[in-house]
Amino acid sequence: NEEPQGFVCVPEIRVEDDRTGLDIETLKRAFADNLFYIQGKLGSMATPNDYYMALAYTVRDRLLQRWLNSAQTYLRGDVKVVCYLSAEFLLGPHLGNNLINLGIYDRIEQAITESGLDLQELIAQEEEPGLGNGGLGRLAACYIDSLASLEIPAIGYGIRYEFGIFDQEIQDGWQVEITDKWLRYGNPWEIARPEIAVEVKLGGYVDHYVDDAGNYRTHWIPDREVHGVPYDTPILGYRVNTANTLRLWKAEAPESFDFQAFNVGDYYGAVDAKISSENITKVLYPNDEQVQGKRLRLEQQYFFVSCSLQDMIRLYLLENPNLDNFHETFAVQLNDTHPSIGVPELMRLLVDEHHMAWEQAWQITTHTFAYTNHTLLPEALEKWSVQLFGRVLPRHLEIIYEINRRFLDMVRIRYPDNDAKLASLSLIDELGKKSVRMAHLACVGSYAINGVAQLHTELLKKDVLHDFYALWPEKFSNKTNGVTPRRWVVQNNPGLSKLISRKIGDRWITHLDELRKLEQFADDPQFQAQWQQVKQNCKHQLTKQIKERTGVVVDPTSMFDIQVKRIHEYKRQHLNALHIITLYNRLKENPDLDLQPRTFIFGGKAAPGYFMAKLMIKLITSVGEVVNNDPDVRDRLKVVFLPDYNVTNSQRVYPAADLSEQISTAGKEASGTGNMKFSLNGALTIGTLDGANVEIREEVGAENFFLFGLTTPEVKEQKANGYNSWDVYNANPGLKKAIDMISCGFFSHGDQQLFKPLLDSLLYDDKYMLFADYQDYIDCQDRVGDAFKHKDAWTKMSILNTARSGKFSSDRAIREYCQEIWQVEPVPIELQEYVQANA
Ligand code: GP0
Repeated sequence: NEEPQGFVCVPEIRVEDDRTGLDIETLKRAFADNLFYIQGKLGSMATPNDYYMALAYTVRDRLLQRWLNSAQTYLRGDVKVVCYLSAEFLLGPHLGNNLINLGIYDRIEQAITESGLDLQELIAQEEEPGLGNGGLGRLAACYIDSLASLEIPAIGYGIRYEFGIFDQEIQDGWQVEITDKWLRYGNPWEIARPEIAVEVKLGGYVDHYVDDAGNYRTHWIPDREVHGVPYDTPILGYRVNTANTLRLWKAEAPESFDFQAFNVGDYYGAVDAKISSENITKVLYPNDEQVQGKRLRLEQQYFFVSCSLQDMIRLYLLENPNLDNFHETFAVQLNDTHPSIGVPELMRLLVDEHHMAWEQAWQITTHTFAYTNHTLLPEALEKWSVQLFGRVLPRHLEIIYEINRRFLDMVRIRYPDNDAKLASLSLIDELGKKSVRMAHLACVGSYAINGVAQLHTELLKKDVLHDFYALWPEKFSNKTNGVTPRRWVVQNNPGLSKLISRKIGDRWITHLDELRKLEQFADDPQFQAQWQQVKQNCKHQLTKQIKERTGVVVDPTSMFDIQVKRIHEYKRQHLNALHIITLYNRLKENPDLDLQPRTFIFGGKAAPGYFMAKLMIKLITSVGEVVNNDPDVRDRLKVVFLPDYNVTNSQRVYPAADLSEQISTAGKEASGTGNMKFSLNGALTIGTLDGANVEIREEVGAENFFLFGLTTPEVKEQKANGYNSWDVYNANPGLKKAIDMISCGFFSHGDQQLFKPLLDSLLYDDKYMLFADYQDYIDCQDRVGDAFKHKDAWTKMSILNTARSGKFSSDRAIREYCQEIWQVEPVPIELQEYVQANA
């Protein structure tokens, strides 16, 4: 038997190697090589996508050594690894970002240009992995960038949805959803690892018995098993050698299914089983902040969490004899409650599969998990009916009951004879249809609980999680969100980045607080002129895109007033629409009015089943149709709904904004992260005292922020005092006129029924207090309009917004998580001399 012995698996990498070299000639040669040998194309036959793929592989080759060295290093026994569990990672395209983080953007640009091609066009070929809905998924993406950039050992664990968030088209003013086929042309950034696939059980029943040695044992007999196959993507840090792993799980049918135990000889049955297994990771649920309670969604959550925990255990047992100190090697962060099934799953793995005693397993579990809450909206808090839960995860339901029994025993000691306390803290909601409260499960199973902005954390402690705060105040802390300056400034706003770096050097890219050094130039006329020039260029580019994508011609010197985010009643895009109508009416009454020209830009997706949100889109496009085509307006107002708002499209938007709309009802938006991207790119905010707006205003200064609206306590108070939107409507002529116009069909070709559901909800309920905030909003917008007329004063405010937004770097947020929650340290990654020398 001639087995090859001692195969050397580490390739000898030389400076001039085509797969590592970073000089222009090598890059060009590698690009041509990949076009030929991977895409199988000669230049004459190649499509833009072929060129993109050839370039992507050229870049990926240059990540591999960093990636493998990082992975090797993390296996060392003394390294603590952060595992970020998230049902969503809204990454955005990789290519541009990797070029920046590798530090070869300019060289690649030159190499591609010398090859007779256009780098921008190749970058535009990439289909973004839209594996998330909005803020929560994008936060996960910013955090894995920061973890790598800070050289923190980390793994992102999630789901490889075959179809990510739908693409949005606007037809006749309505949203139409198109399936997102992001994998259509292949994904050059991922590597499948079928050799470390894991098995996940579902359904069935549980058997309890006593084994021969007299031990009490549990056997879960599932009625289905699926295979979890990991697909790994390298996440490279900025100008460091750390390349962490994003490990996304795909569900497949297990081999054993085909003709064995479950389906003996039943070929069609086996095929059905295969299809139903693969359904689990087929599609992302496109709901943001509203839960649907679908069985498949629970299966998705359990599937990826079980795969991930089994993977951690496998890695851990490579280096350790048992699981006793598991929690010292892994810090597992739960991004919202979506992965909170991890608490009973880790218990099951430790107790049932590794035969650990319950008490020890509980110690380990509650020293492993930490939980981030992202919302106060009751409709977004996950609950699973006990009945459904028991059908999908019978063993986990038992474990949850046992966790609850022990937990409530403790509560009884703390609050004797207090049934109300027991009911309000219990993991099981006993009212109506019995259900499992996932936030309670996460709180009980975690050693740390955090909100995502100061105000949000305070409200968690005061309201939503008040009883848990009373029990365990030491578990609670705030971690204000942040965004990565690599994607949200360097990549999306190269003009601004270069201007900043010319003035203060480029350390701000990793130490965003250094932007403060720009303060000293805020009054400098020459710097102001350069600043305005950059903003103007960005507005020109967006103007071009608006023309191409919507056909609307806008004036790039008008004020760009932008609201981009998921469409939701609490985010109040319709309040913005009421302002537009109000300005329109003023112009109609007085066509010679000296009105600051504005372009209102909206973007965002509505959940496909959220009727009111879809109607809000129709309202915006309908108002746009009237305003944009009315000659009396003389182009002083334009309304644009940018279709298919996603990471790629958003990167053109933030740099071009003059005004950022952050107008949610106070107490409803947990944090917001778009608000940070705008301010960082020099837009001024018009906003309520909600989420991180509070902190943005604190940082940039009240004089550089347009504040309006009720505060959280005032909202509460007005509601308690019988707030009646009908009265407000009757007492405010401007508001009445705007509403009446919508109602009488002015924006809907005479159709008086179209917007009725939306108007009724405002007139007879107004849950989100639009009418209460209307006048203050209009007055504040008037101040904005006046301020914009004074170019230099505005520019100064813009510069100060950027200069004082350093706090909102995800690097700052991640440093806080590392020090205050995870107890992890950076681990620099070594790279052999010869590769480094070449960089
Ligand atoms: C919160 F609960 N968020 C949820 C959810 O289901 N989806 C989601 O995107 C968002 C919040 O709305 C946020 O305020 C927050 O900043 C973000 O999570 C990240 O913490 C919107 O930006």
